[in-house]
Amino acid sequence: MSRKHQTLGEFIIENQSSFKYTSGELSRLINSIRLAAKVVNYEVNKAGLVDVLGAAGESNIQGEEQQKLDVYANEKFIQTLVNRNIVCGIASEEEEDFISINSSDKNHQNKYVVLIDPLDGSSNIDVNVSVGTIFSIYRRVTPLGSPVQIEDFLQKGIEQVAAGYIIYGTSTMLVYTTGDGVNGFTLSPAIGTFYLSHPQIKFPREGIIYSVNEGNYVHFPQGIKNYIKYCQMEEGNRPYTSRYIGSLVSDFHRNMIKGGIYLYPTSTKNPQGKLRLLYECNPMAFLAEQAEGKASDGSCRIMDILPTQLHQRVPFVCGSISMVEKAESFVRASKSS
Ligand code: AHM
Ligand code: MG
Repeated sequence: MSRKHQTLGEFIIENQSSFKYTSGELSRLINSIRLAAKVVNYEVNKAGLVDVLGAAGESNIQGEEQQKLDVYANEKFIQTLVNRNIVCGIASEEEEDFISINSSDKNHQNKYVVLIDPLDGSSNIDVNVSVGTIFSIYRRVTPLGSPVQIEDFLQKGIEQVAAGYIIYGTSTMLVYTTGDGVNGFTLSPAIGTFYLSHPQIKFPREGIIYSVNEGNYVHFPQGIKNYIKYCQMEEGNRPYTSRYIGSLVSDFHRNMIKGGIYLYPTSTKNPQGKLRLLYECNPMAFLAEQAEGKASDGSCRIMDILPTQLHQRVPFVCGSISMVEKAESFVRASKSS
């Protein structure tokens, strides 16, 4: 079938048989994420408008109390997944603990857990800059029909069965992988449907963009400092261009399309790094590898790290394979000197 004008719904059905486990449950789960994405997109898009219309009181145009959008996004994703009875557990950046969904019911056969960052980069909302939602999906490791346990969530990234993000940008896109490449779908706002717009996205091997919060430069480890100086040095295709939105989804998305590297290293301010392993770095690492890019903590593959905590932080270096390998070589060199 021609993929032109294919909708996300059609794509999910067509590709269902290529999933490792073909009960249709994963397809229904991705469909639920698609629905929640549309609801959150609607709210994010009118963020400025609600401020204007709601300025006199505390309620929005529907008469509901105004909420912070990251709290709203969290509620919408959780509500959709719970209402559709599609997962047995959810962990979210906005929730201290994981949520168990009817999983102690012996008849409860849902086998997937979802980890989400409902609205990443949310400090950008007030200034009309792109934000995103990140999700990561695993099969539970504990028996069906028993309550989900922390070990269902603390799995290595290599165990992910699907991962993706929604970017609420100049257009809204849903980009995801089930381990068979990365596909991007753009929302037609008039019709309310996602269409396949970016089939089989690949990171260029090389790029000329580096993305890092250079305000933290003096606090970075020496290897990272040396790599940043290398990016700025005049030689060959360098100096590279610096582009940093401060919204992981947006920085990643741009770099995946144009070629580039994103770095959030450790620093004296953030000794473990800032980004969260389970619902920020692992899903992005899965996407990066599926798009022929690379993701590491500066030395080790992100998806090989065995998590010990739900909200664990890690340093993150991700992007075009040659650039990530170059950055790793600077980290190695500074450790051995
Ligand atoms: P958040 O989950 O609190 O929004 O933080 C994650 C965000 C990433 O999207 C972004 O890349 C990074 O934090 C920016 O951090 P900084 O402002 O320190 O550069
Ligand atoms: Mg976040």
